This record gives sequence, C-alpha cells and structure tokens, in this order.
Amino acid sequence: MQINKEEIRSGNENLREAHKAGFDFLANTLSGQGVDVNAIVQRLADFQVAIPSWALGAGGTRFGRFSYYGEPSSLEQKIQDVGVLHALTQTAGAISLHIPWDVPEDYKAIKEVAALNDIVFDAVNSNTFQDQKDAVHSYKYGSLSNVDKAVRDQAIAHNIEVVEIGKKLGSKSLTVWLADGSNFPGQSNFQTALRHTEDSLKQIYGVLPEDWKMFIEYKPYEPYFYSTVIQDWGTSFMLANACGEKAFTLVDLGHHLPNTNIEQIVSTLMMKGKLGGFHFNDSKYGDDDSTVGSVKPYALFLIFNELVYGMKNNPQNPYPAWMIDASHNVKDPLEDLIQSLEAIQEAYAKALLVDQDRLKAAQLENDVVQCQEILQNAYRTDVRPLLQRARLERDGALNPIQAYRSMGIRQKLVDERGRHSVASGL
Ligand SMILES: [Mn+2]
Repeated sequence: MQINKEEIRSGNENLREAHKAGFDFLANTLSGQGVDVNAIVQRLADFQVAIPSWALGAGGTRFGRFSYYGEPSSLEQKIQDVGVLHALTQTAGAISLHIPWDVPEDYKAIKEVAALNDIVFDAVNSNTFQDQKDAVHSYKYGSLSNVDKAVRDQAIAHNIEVVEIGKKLGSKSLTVWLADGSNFPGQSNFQTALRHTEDSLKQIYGVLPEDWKMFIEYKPYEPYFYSTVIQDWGTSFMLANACGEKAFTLVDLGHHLPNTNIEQIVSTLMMKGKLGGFHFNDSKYGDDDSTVGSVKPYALFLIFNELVYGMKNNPQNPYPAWMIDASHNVKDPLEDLIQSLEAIQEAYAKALLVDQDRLKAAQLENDVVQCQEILQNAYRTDVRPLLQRARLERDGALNPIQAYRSMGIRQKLVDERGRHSVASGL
C-alpha cells in the first residue's frame, strides 16, 4: 500500500480556492495583529508526532474487542499504515515500536520500508505487563519491582534487549511504562517495591548509549487497582533524577485522575528540564484512550500553551518526543488517528497565537480578566487554514479524512490484506 502523491494533488484541486480564501482572510487578520503567519505555518510543518505500532488495529477493552477490517498483520504493514497517515497529513513521520509485539525479522528490509514511507523510528517500548509464551518467570506479581530477584533480572534483561533492537533501527529512546502495583492493601510493601524499581531502572539506564534517553511513564491505577509503583509525575521525576541526566518523565494525558491540572505538571517538569516524552489522547473518566481533542479541547490548548512556553523559555528541557497513545474501539483506526493529528496541530497552532508578552504584562498587573481574554482570543481563532497550508506546501491533503475516504484506502487495505486480518499485539 503506497499513496500516490498525484492522487492527493488532484484531490486538493477542488478545495484549493476555498482554502485560499480562508487562508488569506486569516493571514490578513493575524498579520494585522503582528503575528508572523509564515513562521507559524513552518512550525506546524516541523511538528512531527510518532504513531505507536499498537494503534493501527482496532482497540478493545478487557471485555472484548471488535476488530476492524484490513488491519495490518505484520510490522511492514504497520509501517505502511503510518506511511498513509504521513502522506495525507505530513505530520506523522515516525513510528514507535512495542517489543516483543514488533520485533523485526529482517532489519534491512524493515528500514527500507520505513525510508520508502518517509518514516523514522521513535522511542521503543518495553513490555513487562504480560507474560510471553516462552517466559521462564511470571510478571503476575510485578516485574522491575518484584520481590524475587530472578524476576527483576528477567525484566531488566528484556528492557536491555529492547534497547539493542532500537539501536539497530535508529531509535534514540526507550519508554518504560511500568504496570507494577498491587490489588489489595497489605499485598505489597511500598518502600520495598519502589527501592527495587529504582535499582532495576538504574541497571537499564546503565546500558543506554550516550545519545539515548529513557522515558519513565506514570499512571495512577490500572492494571492494578489498589496501588501502582510509579503512580504520579512526582514518583517518575524522583526516579528519573535517581537514574541521571538521560532519564526523563513521560506525561501521558490519560494517566491522571479526573481534573488533575496537567498543564501545571508540564510547566513544572519543563522548568526542571525533565519533560522527555508526551503521549496524546483524551478522556472523560480515566485512561479512556479517546481521540485527541474529542472531549476536552480547551484543556489540550492550555497544555500546549505551557509546552510552547517551555519550548521557548526552558533551554534546559530537551525537545519532547511526541506520540499519540490512543485507541479506537468503534472507529477506523486510521481515520481516528487523522482526527487526533488534526486536533494536536490545532491546539499547537492556537497556543502559538497566544501573545506571551501581553500575557506577561497582564499577569504583572494582576489583570485577571485580560489574562483570560488573551488566552481565549487565541483559542477562539479558527486556525484550520494554517494547518491546511502547512499540509498543502508539502503535498499533503487539504482535507485528509475526505481524501482518505475518496481514495477508498480502507477498501484497498481490505483487498490487499483480507477482511479479517488482525493486528498483532492487542
Ligand atoms: Mn502512554
């Protein structure tokens, strides 16, 4: 499956005039306010978000999974799916692999498929939350935190193997999401579990190549329901500091209890130079894995406002690794990801419109009303013509969902892969 650029170009033709009218009007308005429109379009074009290999099939819950048609059943096909997303949106130029679900059989061939699709390999993800068929030890009672050293050693060795695989692909980071925790009070000694985890992470950190980063992801609950070893950003931050300067906290939007002020967490971590990775999704109740921006777009904008501020004012913080970590139980996975990519770009563009100098002045005056006006003026701007322009300039689709449908891509994937192909991993 390879997208024909010519088909995208011809699909853009009948939308081009309407786009131009919308863009010119917006560009005029923004220029009148002193905004450098071309600079924003360039920033949008530069903003690339990794797609995780596990998001390309239909998602599911612990109660069941309704498969989607024409799912990618090999790593090569997963990369091709990301290639489709990237061709249409020009903003999905990376894939994040999950080991052991996506261990390449032929590295050279896989790298060729990726290059052909203009895709690079982002962070590699380890998995110690389930037992593999050939496993000697079980992770039923934890992995890096387990009371049994043999189990911890197996989990450490797995993470080191993931780094080795990533090295061969050109990845530069390892993401550790540790599911370890307990289901019942008294089951686990919190201090012992945390000490073991810190020790295990330090051993993994010890083998990281010089130019690699380690991202430590946190989550308050699930799969365990009483306690989680790395439950919040503070615990992750503490562990990252214990490991060293190549270790960072990873913020996943869904990994917070309801109403948590995520933008403040982002701001604090960037001030401390420790925000390394970022996972986008949206939610109503918990780790729902909903489409980015589908439930709380204003919260996403406020988070981006802090990200933009930090990227400008916190040179101590590295450029974060962006990834979508969502599921799509009832949607075509590729259409869902297109919607997420659009929502991310939209929130980013709006945050770039916030007049930081005026906001600072209003804050110093304690002009609370003006502060809100400045944020909401940016938020209420329809920035979609800027997104379209960024795509158009790179031969992406003016309307990616419409292009995906009119090109009949899902039907082509079904024809190629069969109706009942199933994505590996989930
Ligand atoms: Mn995540």
